[in-house]
Amino acid sequence: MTNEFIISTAAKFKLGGKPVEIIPIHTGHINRTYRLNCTNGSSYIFQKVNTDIFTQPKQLTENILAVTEFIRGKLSTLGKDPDRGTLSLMPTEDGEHMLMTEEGCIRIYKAVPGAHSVDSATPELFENAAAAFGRFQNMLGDFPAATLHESIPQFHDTVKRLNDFKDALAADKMGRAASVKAEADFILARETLCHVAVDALATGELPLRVTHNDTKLNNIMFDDATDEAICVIDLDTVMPGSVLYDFGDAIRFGASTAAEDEPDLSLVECDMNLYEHFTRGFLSETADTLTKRECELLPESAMLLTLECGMRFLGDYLNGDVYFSTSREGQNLDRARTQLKLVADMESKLDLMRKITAGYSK
Ligand code: ADP
Ligand code: GN1
Ligand code: MG
Repeated sequence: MTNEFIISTAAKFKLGGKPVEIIPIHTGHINRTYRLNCTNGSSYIFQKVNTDIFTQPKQLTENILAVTEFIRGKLSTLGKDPDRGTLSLMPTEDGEHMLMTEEGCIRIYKAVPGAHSVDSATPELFENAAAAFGRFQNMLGDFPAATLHESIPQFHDTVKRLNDFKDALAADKMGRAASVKAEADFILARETLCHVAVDALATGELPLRVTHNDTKLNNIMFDDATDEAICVIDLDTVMPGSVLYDFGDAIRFGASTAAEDEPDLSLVECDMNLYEHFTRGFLSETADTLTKRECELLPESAMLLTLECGMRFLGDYLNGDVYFSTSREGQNLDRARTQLKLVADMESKLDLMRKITAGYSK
């Protein structure tokens, strides 16, 4: 996207000013994102939605509007500023909240003022993030789930994800399967784990809730001055799901001692201090509403979501890097390897994770 395109497209939205600075943001793996600093001092987030992945952008926009309006209502009741506590989609001149252009689907959010995202955190910051994800879960506790569109069907259906992985392995489009045999065997040996949440949801042993489903640390904004976690962002995958998805995915990313694409696996493990801080923060907000079974399965959920992400990264590597954005050759393979290393590490620490979790559960 050229700056000219961004400026002319931004002019079709009701913004307070014109962009004077356009800064690309590279933290997400899915959408194309820019920060626009405007003449009137306001900042916006200009995003090209990845419509290969989110194939129904109108429905996606309806979801985000409905969820953010709902959260705004809750924040106002609590006397909190909705513009800092949730996303605000900007309207176009035609009163829509997205615009189809020759470059694809464009939307603009207000930039959350005085806040930033991070890719790794101190234990204290991670605990703040956990509490914010917990509050997010609570605020959506009475959201009418049936009104939500499923933006990516079967997003966390790990049994389906395993089948997709097996298909990618069999197709071997890029001729890469032989070189990742050890990683593939590791995944294929964990079929039982893939069933943990899916089967329990199907029998009703686990309740269906409205969940975020992508609780990566960089999907939360922290106050520049206080480091408080103030706003959960990246609401594209808010759908009915299990609380295990939100807990597990947050641990997967935020409790790792290394970056998601770290090539040196000796640096990668799941830090039990970070695990404990996240668990404490999350359960400080949710322990009263979670069922006993949900709490019991939180440690397994960290393994499950990490395995799921590992097979998604490896599947994408086998498919030719078509889903997750990459900035270098072999990045999806490195990402897959860190996830599998984390799974192995969590397996060896499962008893400790269970003990820690039980200490904060009701
Ligand atoms: P992706 O789906 O590609 O992950 P995100 O919606 O998470 O895209 O946005 C990518 C990054 O852009 C975030 O990690 C955050 O740093 C920044 N960002 C997104 N929305 C906002 C916002 N409303 N205010 C400030 N920063 C934002
Ligand atoms: C993607 O959009 P982003 O970067 O926050 C992905 C998640 C993965 C994550 C791995 C819609 O999240 O499911 O866990 O990458 N989002 C989608 O880092 O597929
Ligand atoms: Mg994101």
